[in-house]
Amino acid sequence: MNNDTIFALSSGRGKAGVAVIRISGDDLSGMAAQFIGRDATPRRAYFTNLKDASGDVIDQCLVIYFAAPNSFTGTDVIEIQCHGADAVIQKIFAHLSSAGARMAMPGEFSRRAFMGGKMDLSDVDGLAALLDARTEMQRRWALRSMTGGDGRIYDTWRRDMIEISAYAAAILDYDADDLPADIGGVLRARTSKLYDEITRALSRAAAARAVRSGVNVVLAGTPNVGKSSLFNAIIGANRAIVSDIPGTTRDVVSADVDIDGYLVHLMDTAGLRDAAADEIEQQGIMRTRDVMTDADIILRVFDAPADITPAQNEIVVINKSDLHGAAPRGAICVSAKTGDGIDALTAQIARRMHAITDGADADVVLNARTKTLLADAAENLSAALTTGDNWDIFAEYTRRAADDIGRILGTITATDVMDATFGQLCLGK
Ligand SMILES: Nc1nc2c(ncn2[C@@H]2O[C@H](COP(=O)(O)OP(=O)(O)OP(=O)(O)O)[C@@H](O)[C@H]2O)c(=O)[nH]1
Ligand SMILES: [Mg+2]
Repeated sequence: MNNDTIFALSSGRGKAGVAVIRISGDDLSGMAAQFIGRDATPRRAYFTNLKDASGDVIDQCLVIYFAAPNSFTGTDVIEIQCHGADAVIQKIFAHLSSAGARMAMPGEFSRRAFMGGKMDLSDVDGLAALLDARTEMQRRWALRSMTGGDGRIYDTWRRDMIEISAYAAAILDYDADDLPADIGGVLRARTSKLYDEITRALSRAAAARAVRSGVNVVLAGTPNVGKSSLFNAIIGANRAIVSDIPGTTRDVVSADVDIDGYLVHLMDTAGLRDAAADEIEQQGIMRTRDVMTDADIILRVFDAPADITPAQNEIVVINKSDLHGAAPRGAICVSAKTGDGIDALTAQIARRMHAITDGADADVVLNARTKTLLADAAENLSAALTTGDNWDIFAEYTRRAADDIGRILGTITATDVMDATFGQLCLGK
């Protein structure tokens, strides 16, 4: 063990009732005793006047001592709960520095937790996602990943691959009589099953992205149909300018809304028409086309019943229902003016998002890092399946696939992977 003593603010910055400062190091029992004025029993909360070196009281604090290995990082940890004022925090930091501790780097606590075997890299990914979570779905997915749900799936895959690779290597070394019957066929079947599971998880990457980063929903249609009015009605605030002059909206106006636990980036756009009034409107229309390309869902807005067949990612919305009769089948009839049908529209958006993310719960939650490594693993498995009776090459490819999964977990690590993983965390985590 060689962990120097580090500290960081684990709670958020800014005025608050309570701030949490965490300290991690190899033996902090002496420091804890000094803080509370007697020997600290681990995991007990002590209410104390925290004093600086000259004996002046810095603040009234709650101090908890965690003895290794029973802490977040696996090292000794002291948690100080002080009043959440900048002056208090700065004074405690200065006191800790003069006692020989240093400020932690971003993600350094989690790096220690990883080194101490408390977390694998997929847990760290989950923690980073949890800290970013803004909606219920994001919270659920991130928590599952952080508490090891994904780690267990990866680990099972990896063990399977290692075993398959070992058996394949054995085919060369042992007589056929000493090996289970049709071992080659069994290994190929197991490899192909793994390949299917992994490609299925990869095909859900878009769903994972939809939950993690949010879904792009774009309001599009000709000028004056009421896109900006609908935008305001859905977000429940008067954000976009509404007027009866066609071509009012020029820029893309966007807002984040929580629809049924999903994060939605809702975008209002310039109305689409061939004869734009001026160059500014023309630029606006180009922007509309750009965001439509990236849209997960397009709300095609009309202001009178229109008989059109929507594309797969489109929902037909007939606005101004207060002015006309029934909408055609399959379209959603709303009035931005009276609020009529807005709930039905958000319910329809929620249904689409359920469809986009459906079944993804059963899989690992992918991010950019894990997705690349998983794709590498799938490629190696697929290569293994084309090696015919070349069992040494088969063994090599399946071993490489196991290594790819090992990199996801951090069992096999490269410094750059570690830096990228812990770098996504903020100070004090
Ligand atoms: N009667 C009625 N009028 C509406 C409704 N929704 C919008 N309007 C009116 O329609 C006109 C155009 O509304 P906007 O929301 O600015 O339309 P837009 O599609 O954003 O128009 P551009 O930005 O020019 O493309 C305004 O006068 C609105 O008050 C509705 O549900 N019923
Ligand atoms: Mg508008």
